[in-house]
Amino acid sequence: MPPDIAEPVILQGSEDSKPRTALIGCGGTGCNILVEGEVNGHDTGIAISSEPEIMKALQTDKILVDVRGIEKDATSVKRGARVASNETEAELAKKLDNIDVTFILGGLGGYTGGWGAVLAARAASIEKCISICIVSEPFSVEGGSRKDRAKAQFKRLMDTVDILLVIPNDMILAEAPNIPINQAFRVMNSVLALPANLILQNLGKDDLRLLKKELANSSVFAMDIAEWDKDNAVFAVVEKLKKSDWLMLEDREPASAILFVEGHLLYDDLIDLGKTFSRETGCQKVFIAKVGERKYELKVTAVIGF
Ligand SMILES: Nc1nc2c(ncn2[C@@H]2O[C@H](COP(=O)(O)OP(=O)(O)OP(=O)(O)O)[C@@H](O)[C@H]2O)c(=O)[nH]1
Ligand SMILES: [Mg+2]
Repeated sequence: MPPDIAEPVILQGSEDSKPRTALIGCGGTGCNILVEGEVNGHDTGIAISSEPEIMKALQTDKILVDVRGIEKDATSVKRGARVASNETEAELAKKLDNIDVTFILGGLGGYTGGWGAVLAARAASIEKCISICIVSEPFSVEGGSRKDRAKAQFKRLMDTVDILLVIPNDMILAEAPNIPINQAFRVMNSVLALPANLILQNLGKDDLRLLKKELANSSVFAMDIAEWDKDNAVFAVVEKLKKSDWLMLEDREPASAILFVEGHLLYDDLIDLGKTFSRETGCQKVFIAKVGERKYELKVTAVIGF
């Protein structure tokens, strides 16, 4: 029997209802993203770091923390506690007053990045902001203890944030195996910034409220991009997403999908794209945001929930 095909939802955009947004950059990765100005369109920027040197280069709000202290704070919070359990959480929560959506960016596996993200997520939940956390997973070659710490941080984030998007650093090495490490970090910074920029520039408050509600069953998200510049672009792009090593849709059925679409597609074509994706992957909740006209015939950035 063919799978049920879900009716896709076209997101409305931010014309009437722009949310108030904060970007919290955590640790080396998160602060570098802030320094490089990779993300645009947020109202407030906040940096969490243990390195005074990095903080000097930043024009945003800053919270200087102690490396060991932040781990202790992040791991000693009781699940579900509704008030701030430590100074950093309280300070962050104060800065998130009046914010609708908080983006939390960093690299898992270290201290200030991963644990800072956990405290930022807690502060967002105390303030009842929608939280969107975009983090990298360490390179496989970085080894065991980083991987274990990344896992522990991931678990805490999964319990706390609304949308947790994890992007493996290995993705960059798979695309460009000989890239020097500093360049790989830079590329990763813009990969991590991409979904934040797409959401900031293309979704409104109502869209985000809808996504928070509808995506509540997805515990983790993955991302990949597919492009096609010849005929049958809709089908070709869906096929590419289906075969993506980073989405692994051949081994697991996605619960939800946000497809950010750049291309010359009219309303009916967008619906066709959503239905094709649903039919081919079994995904029962598909949201579509049109983010630009035709640079390529069709380019889709897919954020997929499991
Ligand atoms: N994209 C990106 N990744 C980085 C950068 N620096 C380190 N990483 C990666 O992110 C992980 C966490 O490192 P940081 O972002 O520096 O986080 P941190 O909490 O400050 O960690 P430590 O420096 O180890 O204390 C590392 O294991 C690397 O895989 C960076 O500037 N950009
Ligand atoms: Mg670092």
